[in-house]
Amino acid sequence: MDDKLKNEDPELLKEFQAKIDAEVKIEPKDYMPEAYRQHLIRQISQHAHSEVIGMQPEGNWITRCPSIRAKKILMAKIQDEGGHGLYLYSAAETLGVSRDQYLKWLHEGKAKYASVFNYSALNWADIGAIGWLVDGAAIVNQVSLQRTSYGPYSRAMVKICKEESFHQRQGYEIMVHMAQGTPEQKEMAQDALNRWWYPSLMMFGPHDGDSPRSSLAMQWKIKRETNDELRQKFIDKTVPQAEFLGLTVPDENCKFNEATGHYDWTDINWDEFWASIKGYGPNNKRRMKHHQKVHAEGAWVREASIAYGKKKEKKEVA
Ligand code: FAQ
Repeated sequence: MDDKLKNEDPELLKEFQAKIDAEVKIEPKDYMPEAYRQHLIRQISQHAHSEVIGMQPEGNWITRCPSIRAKKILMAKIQDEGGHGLYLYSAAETLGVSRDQYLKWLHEGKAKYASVFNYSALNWADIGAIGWLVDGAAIVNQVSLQRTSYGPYSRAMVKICKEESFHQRQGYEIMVHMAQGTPEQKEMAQDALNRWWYPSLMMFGPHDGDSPRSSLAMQWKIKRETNDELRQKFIDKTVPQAEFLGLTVPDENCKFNEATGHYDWTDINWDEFWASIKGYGPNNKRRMKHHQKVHAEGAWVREASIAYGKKKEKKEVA
């Protein structure tokens, strides 16, 4: 038996696994092994942090959109990401940890967020690449998570996926315009693809053999497909989209393999990945500083909302 389960009641564990195997969702008040709860606390809150930190590279471009139409779409998309963070924090709170605590862990560097958001959005083509590739990778992962075993997480994913597919199209539309534009615009689109390709592949996490969290998460159907399975799905889906744009993924080994039915590809630079998730990526410090600053500036909103709630409660009692 896994060491993390040694304090669990074997009978309850058996019933729990039977429920999971029968595809019955686990709800907040149901019995769950502590390791299941801890995995969800970490994964859902880190997912929420990713959505919110992910607003930063795109938010930087709101004032520099090339048209009012593009600006309206980008604002709506970024707002959606904030909303996704909120659904996910709510889902994570059902596990008995407050949102304040989750944010405290983030600010103390104890909680992670997706490494991809440590890269910079240097120009408008990057906004296209983020929507196409980063949201595209997020969808592949999140479609799978719609079937996760924890009810509140699964339900949040259903709503989020509907919005993410609009985000992916928003990005792809920008890439189509750039790739079919002037030679300089096409070059910008290729350059953005070159810089965002590998960070997007990193979103699926380490190889299965190096993923310590995967084994129990797969057994308990928190994760429905492994990191490598999802990454390959994304590659197989995205390379033809690049070809349609007349762009080339920055990997000379990325070719369709008739024997496997999948695209081959050159492995990720894992040193870069681990450095980024340990806080040494190109923008880690900047992203966190910005989040802390904005969170502190927003304190009055939270205080006002609590004060209003108390006032309303008093009136209702009176
Ligand atoms: N970045 O054993 P595993 C979005 C960590 S939302 C940073 O494989 P697990 C929307 C991992 O946490 C994108 N850290 O772990 C948007 C673990 O750390 P710990 C976010 C990573 O949990 C778009 C350690 O490495 N999506 O993009 C990463 O079984 C555009 C070992 O890894 C989600 O969060 C990484 N890429 O699998 C917004 C999806 N990969 O705490 C704005 C939900 C791994 O043990 C603009 N999460 N780590 O020290 C998941 O599916 C999983 O948590 C994985 C990792 C697949 C990310």
